[in-house]
Amino acid sequence: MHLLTLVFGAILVFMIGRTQGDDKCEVCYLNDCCEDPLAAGARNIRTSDGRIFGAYCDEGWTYIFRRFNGVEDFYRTWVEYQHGFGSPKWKEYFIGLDNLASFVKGRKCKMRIDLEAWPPVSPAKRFAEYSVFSIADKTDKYRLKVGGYSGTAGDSMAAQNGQRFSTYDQDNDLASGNCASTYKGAWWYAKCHSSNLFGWYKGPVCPNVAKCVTWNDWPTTIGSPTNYYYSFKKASMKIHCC
Ligand SMILES: [Ca+2]
Repeated sequence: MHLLTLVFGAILVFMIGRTQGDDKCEVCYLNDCCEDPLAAGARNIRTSDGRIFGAYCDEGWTYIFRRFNGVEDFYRTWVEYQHGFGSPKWKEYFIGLDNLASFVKGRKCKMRIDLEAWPPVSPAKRFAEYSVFSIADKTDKYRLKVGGYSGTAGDSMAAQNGQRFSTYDQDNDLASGNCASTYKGAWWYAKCHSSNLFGWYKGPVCPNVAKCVTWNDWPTTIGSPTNYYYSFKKASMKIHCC
């Protein structure tokens, strides 16, 4: 009986400790999700230059965006992309370009894109990982630096390396037209793209060439007639800077 009381007491103390720990982290900030690699879900981030925002964390990775059901509209303005949108807690979201630029500033980060195709594509899940990833701040229109590909999904970011970010209301691409409005997205467009992960969420058939959640370098042909006519079921981008 005495032993039971002791055991029960120990469990209670452990649970209270956990609850207090969880409460504490409702109001505390991480500099990076990798500070708490066991945490999964939305966390408060505060960067070294004082920006505060929410981000989705999983296994130490900080998510830049998540798309998995098409509920969130990604065809948005420059200002919306600067600030971010959606909800890191429950929903699809984008972290915000100003937050991202602050987060990666002066740090060495790797970046990983995870893609999931619709059934019956098998394997449905593939990834692209980059040992080099950074973006500039707004003065250089969030110019992308990406390289050092490894993975299984093919490299559809190479064509976007070195490009500035564009939205339908701010054209910073290399094409004579506006890639963001032509391809119904927002991205580091060149002239225009091999990937368009902020394009239309349709699936799996993209009704118009390259306007959907596109990743053209998927190693098998899953779109008809080409992968520019395929739209992925799930896509995410995450970074690890520790
Ligand atoms: Ca243009």
